[in-house]
Amino acid sequence: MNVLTPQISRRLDQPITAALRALAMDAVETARSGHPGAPMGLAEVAAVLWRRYLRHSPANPAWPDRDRFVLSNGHASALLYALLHLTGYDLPIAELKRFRQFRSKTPGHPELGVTPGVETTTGPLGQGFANAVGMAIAEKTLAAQFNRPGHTIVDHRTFVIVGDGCLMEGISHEAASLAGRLKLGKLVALYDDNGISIDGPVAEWFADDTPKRFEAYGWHVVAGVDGHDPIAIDAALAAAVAETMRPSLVCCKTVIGRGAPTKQGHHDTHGTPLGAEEVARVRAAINWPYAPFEIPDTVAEAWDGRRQGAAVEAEWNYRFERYQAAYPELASAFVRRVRGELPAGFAAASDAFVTAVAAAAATMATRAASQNALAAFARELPELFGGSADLAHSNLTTHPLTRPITRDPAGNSIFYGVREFGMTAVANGIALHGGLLPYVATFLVFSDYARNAIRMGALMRQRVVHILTHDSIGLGEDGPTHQPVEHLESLRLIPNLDVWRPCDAVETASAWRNAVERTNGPTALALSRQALPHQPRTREQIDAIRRGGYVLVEPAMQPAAIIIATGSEVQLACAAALLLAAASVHVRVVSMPCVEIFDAQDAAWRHSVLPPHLPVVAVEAGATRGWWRYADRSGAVIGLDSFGESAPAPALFAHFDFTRERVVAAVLQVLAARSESETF
Ligand SMILES: Cc1ncc(C[n+]2csc(CCOP(=O)(O)OP(=O)(O)O)c2C)c(N)n1
Ligand SMILES: [Mg+2]
Repeated sequence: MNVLTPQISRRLDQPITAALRALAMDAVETARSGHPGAPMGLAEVAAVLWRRYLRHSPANPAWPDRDRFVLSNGHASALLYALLHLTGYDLPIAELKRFRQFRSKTPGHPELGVTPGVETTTGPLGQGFANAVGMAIAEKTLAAQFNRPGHTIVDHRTFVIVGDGCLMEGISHEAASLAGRLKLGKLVALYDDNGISIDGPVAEWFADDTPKRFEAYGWHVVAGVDGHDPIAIDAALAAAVAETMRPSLVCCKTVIGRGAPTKQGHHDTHGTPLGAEEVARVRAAINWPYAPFEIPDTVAEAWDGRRQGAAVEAEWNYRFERYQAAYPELASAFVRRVRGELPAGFAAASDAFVTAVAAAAATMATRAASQNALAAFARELPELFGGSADLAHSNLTTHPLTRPITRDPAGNSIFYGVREFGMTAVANGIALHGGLLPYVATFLVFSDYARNAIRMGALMRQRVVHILTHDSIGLGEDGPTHQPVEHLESLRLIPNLDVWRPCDAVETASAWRNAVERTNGPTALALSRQALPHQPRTREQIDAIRRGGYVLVEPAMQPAAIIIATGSEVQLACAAALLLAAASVHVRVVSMPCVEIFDAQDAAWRHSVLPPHLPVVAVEAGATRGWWRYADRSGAVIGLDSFGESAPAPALFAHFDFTRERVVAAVLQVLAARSESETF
């Protein structure tokens, strides 16, 4: 506990909390934009948590054993910036003065990688909470994997503040239910129960009995805490951290905008600056006579957590040195995994695997090829950690080394249950924590359920592998509810997400390798339910898969046109090329398993694969829109822009005319149109 902590006082004008209120209020006022209500209402809760419970090292935000803190109600960012500044992170007061301004370190909502000490990007309500659950899962699993008797090197808590909005969101149910089942005893959530959200008092639309709700999930609940009484908050937090078998929820009754004499308790304080008059009234009410952004030395000293942080970190370093001496291999694995590095032998092992898959030349579903890749990589990567949203036997996410953490705490897999959004945000939290490489799985069509978490992972540049099987009408009988149509294109719209749709086992193995080696973002693997034929390739072609798009079949003569295809439609393209060759029409087949990676290649590669003068016909059993970029006005796109139907896959491919004859006709039509326009 913080030895510098003065006696806890119940007074509103306690300078420790007044400093938080004033900084948050003044930052919002200066920006003329932002959310003063939640930061002011949470001042006591945050002060007690950060000064008495949070074990962190402001000088080293990357210290692996720090407690994690997540502000799930990200609109209260001014509170987090005030906390980071006051406790001694590298966030000078000048940055608080630039709150919400272009390229400041104090963006509108907390953003990972922008502000030292921000553990996750929050703003989409509820997801920070699920991230925190992921962090706590990572901590618990890593503790079981690495700690040894007398040597505890993973031992920290995860604290998360949630608001009414977070708890109204469905994802809070998914994440809380999972956290309760997993008995995440080191997870502590604090609920900012202020009875207000943007539209007004929540009683009219949110009247859950939240304590009972969380008790039903198996949480330890401390209910009815006066969130403006530091002594009550302290007692509640003491009870929360003493509970180690269940996650804890501390329900703090607060007043939004507390300290603003005429505005507190009103929903106007949620997202509107208080205005000069009210700000002056607050200064009087909280006994804060200082200029905006001025912090008196005594208050600054009382808040400064650097010395204590350095001490807890040094103590951990000492423990880690002893661990290193006793378990040198485990210690170096820990360091490697926390850094997110792959083992030295991984490149060679994955090369050998891809080569072996090519030699096997097997016809199989790409979901099955993915399972093989997972099994092979899991042998090399103990950090691989994942599971499916109750579709493990369809997504094929288990492998011989699979050990669920519910049966072995040091395991490497998890039953996520039917919780796609929660699962994906949890996986982001696991990736953010570090030390594990998460993968998640569901049907491609249900990526919509997970979508905003996929997006947040891409925004945060987190390495998460999304296994999305049953990737087209090729799934067959389950019908249009289960047949993705727009999903590939829609996922491709998310910046910094690599979307792979491999055409056979070799491309699948390569895609997995890319996903694992990628350090700056997530990867989606769209995989077939149905078997796909092996495509023969030279060594150069195998290597070229990693460029996202490459020439799979080159005709004997100069090509007159190009067919681009992905996944299950590559076989169609190859069959069409054969038919055309028989008619002396020479076409090149380009396999484009990952559009994003192909687009990122240099112009020389892109032009060598797709020479600009050749017309293009693109084939994919999904929305056509994106392919026009390659097909251009002179080409054609064969796809699917309507919903599917319920029938066996072969009947559907025939009905929607995914046939080699149609591809042949499209090529001939494109060539005819071109020669006509050349005659003019
Ligand atoms: C997923 C999502 N939906 C909507 C919003 C917009 N929004 C931001 S804050 C908020 C109300 C949140 O209420 P509460 O958590 O009680 O915050 P308070 O007003 O108490 O600060 C809404 C709807 C959002 N940020 N994220
Ligand atoms: Mg609220």
